[in-house]
Amino acid sequence: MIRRPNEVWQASADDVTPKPLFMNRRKIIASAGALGLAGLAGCGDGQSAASAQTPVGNHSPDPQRSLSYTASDYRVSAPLTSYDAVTGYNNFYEFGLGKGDPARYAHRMTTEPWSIEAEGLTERPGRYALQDLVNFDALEERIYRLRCVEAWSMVVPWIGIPLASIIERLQPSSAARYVTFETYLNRSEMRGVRYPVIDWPYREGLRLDEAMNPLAFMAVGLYGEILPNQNGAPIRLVVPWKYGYKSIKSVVKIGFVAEQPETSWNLTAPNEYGFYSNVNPERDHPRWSQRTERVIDGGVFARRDTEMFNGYADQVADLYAGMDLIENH
Ligand SMILES: Nc1nc2c(c(=O)[nH]1)N[C@H]1C(S)=C(S)[C@@H](COP(=O)(O)O)O[C@H]1N2
Ligand SMILES: [Mo]
Repeated sequence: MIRRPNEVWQASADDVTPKPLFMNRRKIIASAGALGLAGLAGCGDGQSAASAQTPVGNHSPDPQRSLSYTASDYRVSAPLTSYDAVTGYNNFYEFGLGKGDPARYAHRMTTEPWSIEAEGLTERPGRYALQDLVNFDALEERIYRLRCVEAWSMVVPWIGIPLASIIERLQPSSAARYVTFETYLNRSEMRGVRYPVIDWPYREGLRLDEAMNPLAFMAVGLYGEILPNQNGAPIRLVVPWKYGYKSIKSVVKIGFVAEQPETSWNLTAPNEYGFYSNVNPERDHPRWSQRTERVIDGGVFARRDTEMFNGYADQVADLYAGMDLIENH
């Protein structure tokens, strides 16, 4: 049985569910029931494949874009954020700084064919076709909350594979202690990169033991379908106990290094964004509090208390034993 996130089965007392979302949640439970998912009642068997036509939340997957996947026990209890908000309210600065810019402009990005280059301290360096790194017959759905550093959050039904499965394929050598990621960069397709808000390409990194944690995930889809470009097609990282910006989109490079790597937000504003970027209500952003978050789609007044490690303390606190998490933010 898979260890579950601690928040999975208990709704937080702060989660006031507006009526339309409650209706939406009933629909999710109804469709999950139709699939015979034991997961909602207790321990999921992970065997039930979702059918392409089954509505996910408020969205019916487009048959042309639908994926097959199994349900998993990784799911938060809160209602899903609507498909329109998940795919229409985005941060993907390569396409502009406005929340609507990625939905408007990311269709210009070429995502096929796609390859990922493995570099650095790996036994298997080289260029891999997406299909060679991701087993599309072994996809699973995970409902994780994305907590943006801007103090808002959404709940997204991601589809993908554990990051650990990719790292195991690439066999980091014994000297490797960190994994690095880089986003695709194409000046003619990405209108936002003419602005030097970030030293492009967008870069991220994790300590190798963080990356191997079972929660760390590489998504190729959401809401039953392949990822829309604005959400980081065709493959993006999802690290649910860290702020959203660690979840780098449209990954073209994965590397292994011995020393703590540079990351885009840390380079841009070192006093605001550290390497770790763990969700932490105790450590305010220098310009605003991180104690609470606005629930996207939850209505004007919907806020919830931000949880340590975004609710995954049981799964990840050990990674930081003995570390000062205010200093190492
Ligand atoms: N390449 C790239 N990845 C990125 C970003 C970005 O600007 N460029 N924004 C990050 C931020 S700040 C957040 S909150 C999430 C948003 O993911 P979503 O749009 O799928 O919700 O993507 C992250 N990944
Ligand atoms: Mo973010």
